[in-house]
Amino acid sequence: MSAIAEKYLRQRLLPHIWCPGCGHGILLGAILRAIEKVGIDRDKTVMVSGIGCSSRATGYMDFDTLHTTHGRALAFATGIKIARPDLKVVVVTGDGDAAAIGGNHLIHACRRNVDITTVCFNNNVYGMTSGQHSPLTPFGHMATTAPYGNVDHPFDLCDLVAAAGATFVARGTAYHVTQLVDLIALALENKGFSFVEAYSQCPTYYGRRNKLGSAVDMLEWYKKNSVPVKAAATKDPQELKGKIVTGVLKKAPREEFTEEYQRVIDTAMARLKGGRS
Ligand SMILES: Cc1ncc(C[n+]2csc(CCOP(=O)(O)OP(=O)(O)O)c2C)c(N)n1
Ligand code: SF4
Repeated sequence: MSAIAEKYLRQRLLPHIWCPGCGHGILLGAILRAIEKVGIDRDKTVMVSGIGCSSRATGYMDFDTLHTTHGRALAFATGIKIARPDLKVVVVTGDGDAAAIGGNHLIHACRRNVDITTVCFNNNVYGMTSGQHSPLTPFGHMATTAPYGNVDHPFDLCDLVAAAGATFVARGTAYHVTQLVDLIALALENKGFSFVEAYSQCPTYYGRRNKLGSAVDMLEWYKKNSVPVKAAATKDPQELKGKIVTGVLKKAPREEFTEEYQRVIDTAMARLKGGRS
């Protein structure tokens, strides 16, 4: 076992529940390496997740953790951050958890620019409940709920959160682990709402149904079909269709929610002390 795993995992809960070849363990490792890189105090960090294979990640992490209800991780995380702005709050979520049932929480957390780092494990399906299509399943792809091909068009989740007001947005994959560690580290350092979309292979329910081969084949696909953001800027949209644009997609700091909220509290308290209601 690696030193990072030994240091940060709850050994008593291992072995984990993920299928052989699942990308979620790679992403969990990337989060832990990013935390180590940034040097965050474990006792001042809270990990929050919703429900799903992805959201199991926080259970294995030896931090203060909160496993919440499906889609609601950001609502709980916002509450924690408002009550204790001194804490680092990290949310682990899935594409279904974040973009479907939790979609409204996501856009408003972005709009408010709450100081939360969110890592969305995007395996393109609902893995835990056996592969229903999610808002990130590509058009035409198979799912248990789309046996003749998905007729919905997926969100570009990074575009969505950037437009909603997230101040740091990045995308990586389980293949590009070193880059992913760096992206999560940058997200952790941003004061405000940071979002990292991380592609994760689900060979069991997405790969098998779409004949994408083994977990290794799926990782190879990420390798061949990813385009760094700088290279993407020189290509036209048609060339980028079906590709994964990776790297930092947005960095635009602005007022952070809990600091503004504290300002309101301070103003109200000063008025009270001054005898005005
Ligand atoms: C309110 C509610 N609705 C539905 C479910 C069932 N459910 C559990 S996990 C899940 C899908 C999770 O998918 P995703 O967020 O993409 O994560 P993955 O399992 O693919 O990692 C669903 C629909 C639930 N637990 N609670
Ligand atoms: S169902 Fe998919 S996402 Fe869930 S553990 Fe298995 S491979 Fe991973």
